[in-house]
Amino acid sequence: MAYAYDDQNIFAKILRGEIPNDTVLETEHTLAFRDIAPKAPDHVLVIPKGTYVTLDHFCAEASDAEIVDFNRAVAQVCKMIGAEPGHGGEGFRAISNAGENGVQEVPHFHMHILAGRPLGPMLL
Ligand code: DGP
Repeated sequence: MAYAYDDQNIFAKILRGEIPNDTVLETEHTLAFRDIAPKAPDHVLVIPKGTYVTLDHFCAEASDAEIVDFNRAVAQVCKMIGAEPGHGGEGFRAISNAGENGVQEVPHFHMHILAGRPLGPMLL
């Protein structure tokens, strides 16, 4: 079944400028902004501007330019918040929840970047 994108989701509204956000980075194809309910001192959501529902949808259907832009934005955000382990930062966790079992709340693909404290083991 093809992915159906709901253009009334919160991140679609943020992308249209209908809801304010605390932008960290904006590029041609990508927006990064702070999570409204942060789970760590730094909790940034990185989203493509294109209408993709989940990570697999994005990876399957986005253009090469969108995919490269997104991944470079993730790297840039890690740099901006000082979390890059290879450059003296103390590291981060990147998570993308997808679908029902992934407990995805907002149906617009997003990557959570969490940093700024020890995050503990992944609890599954
Ligand atoms: P997920 O469960 O992976 O779909 O996480 C969605 C995240 O989006 C959750 O951590 C809270 C965040 N969020 C929900 N509504 C808003 C909003 O209006 N603004 C911002 N900045 N974040 C939001």
